[in-house]
Amino acid sequence: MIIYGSSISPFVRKVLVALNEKGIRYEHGPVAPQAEDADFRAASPMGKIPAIDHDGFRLADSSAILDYIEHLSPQPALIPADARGAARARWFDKFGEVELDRKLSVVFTERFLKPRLFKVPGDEALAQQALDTHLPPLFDYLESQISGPFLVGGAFGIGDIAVAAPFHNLRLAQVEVDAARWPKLAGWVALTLDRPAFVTAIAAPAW
Ligand SMILES: N[C@@H](CCC(=O)N[C@@H](CS)C(=O)NCC(=O)O)C(=O)O
Repeated sequence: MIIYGSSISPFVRKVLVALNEKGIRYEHGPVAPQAEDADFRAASPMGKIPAIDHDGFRLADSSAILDYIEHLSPQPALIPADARGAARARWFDKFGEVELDRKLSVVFTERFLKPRLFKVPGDEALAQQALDTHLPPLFDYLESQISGPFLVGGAFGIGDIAVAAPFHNLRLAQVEVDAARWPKLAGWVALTLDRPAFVTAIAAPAW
């Protein structure tokens, strides 16, 4: 299986972590979003990362790819078998993208991508507004949902992958979750990003 996309993307990271957890071998092509690479564009109609090519089966979107991987290699299960567990896991998968990453990526863009990668100044007011106003309600919600090492049921799964993945980008922006204000969230983020599957995905080439 070929995985297209820079490991700096939380969505690419989700796929790499799932493959690492399941012990599936893959080849990684760390392309940037909208790259002209013809093989990548054949797999990703909108030019977004990640995308995969598995023996000619091409697919984009991290959630769709995680579903594919789960069917391909069901063990260890990353999606609970029961209706409520599966539904909550998908809720957190969506929450990770639509709520969390959408706000968190403002901090990542203004404090990391612009100054470090694009060599232009970031908008510090935007980053601070996200940290002061937009992210705290999401962190409050996550703090209320954490009662053990995993977000859903008794096992690590796609909920943990999708919610933890963007937090590494917060670290790249030199921001840590305030452990005095959100102790459970800070502990869960540290524990999850320390899993070997995350450590390997984070170390994968960005370009
Ligand atoms: N729903 C998609 C989102 C993927 C996505 O937005 N990736 C970003 C990079 S982090 C991208 O490729 N953006 C380029 C664009 O929107 O043109 C997924 O889960 O894979």
